[in-house]
Amino acid sequence: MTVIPRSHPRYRSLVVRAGLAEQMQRGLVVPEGLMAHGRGEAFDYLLGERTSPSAARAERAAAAKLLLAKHPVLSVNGNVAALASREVASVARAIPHLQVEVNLFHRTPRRAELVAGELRAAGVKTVLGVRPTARLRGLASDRSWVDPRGILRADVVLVPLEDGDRAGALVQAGKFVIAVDLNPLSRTAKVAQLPLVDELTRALTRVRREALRLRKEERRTLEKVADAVSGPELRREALRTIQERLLRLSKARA
Ligand code: PTJ
Repeated sequence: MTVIPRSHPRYRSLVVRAGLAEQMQRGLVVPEGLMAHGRGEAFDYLLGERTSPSAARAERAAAAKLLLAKHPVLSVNGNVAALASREVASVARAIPHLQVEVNLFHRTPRRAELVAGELRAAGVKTVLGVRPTARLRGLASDRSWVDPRGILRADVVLVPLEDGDRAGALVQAGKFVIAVDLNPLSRTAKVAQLPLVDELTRALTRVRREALRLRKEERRTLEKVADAVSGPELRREALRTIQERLLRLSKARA
């Protein structure tokens, strides 16, 4: 394996890439997942590789929404398992009624087992969706396979790195969709009621922190926090963050 010098200015990014490439060889991540990651990285560059104030508000609202939900589910694909299994386990500990479900676009029984294994190793106690028996309506891909105990009956679904079709099918099925997607122009970010335009590990870490802060609050307070943001406004603010940053950089001397 290539040795990545700690002194490299992009050390963290290179380590993450190497990890994904290794997980692709194991079969946890699909080749398309590497392309999806590259697209995410490009948007993260534009956003300044940090959580914007509007994303922070969205993440607080997401924590409130998940605490308020009757049957909240966090959906996990290959990229999410490879990048953030530990963060998924931490969110599930902070919100004890949150269920974790495997959901794959490129589904094979082996990949479903690999994702579940990664999540269990990170500390997720119960993993749904390994052998799903129900299907979401209006979706032709294998992403329609869901667990009747999980996504099928969920009222709120947190879907990181999702494709727009499934996010749309979930909304059509009456669910409240919280997406994590660095691309504010993606169809997923557009159809989700609550788009978190932030990098996955940063977003999940904040959702967990906010859930721990909010979990003793009354229902009315949680409802206020959850209702304080709107999807279209969050996407506009993400675009403004990019616009202002590019404008600033275009005026800088070096
Ligand atoms: O494991 P599978 O079979 O379910 O397949 C998973 C992939 C990721 C291949 C599949 O969901 C896919 O093709 O996704 P898309 O349609 O490329 O969408 C992924 C979105 O996530 C893109 O808009 C990226 O900008 C965004 N993204 C990628 N990496 C990150 C991210 N957003 C937040 N954090 C990231 N680390």
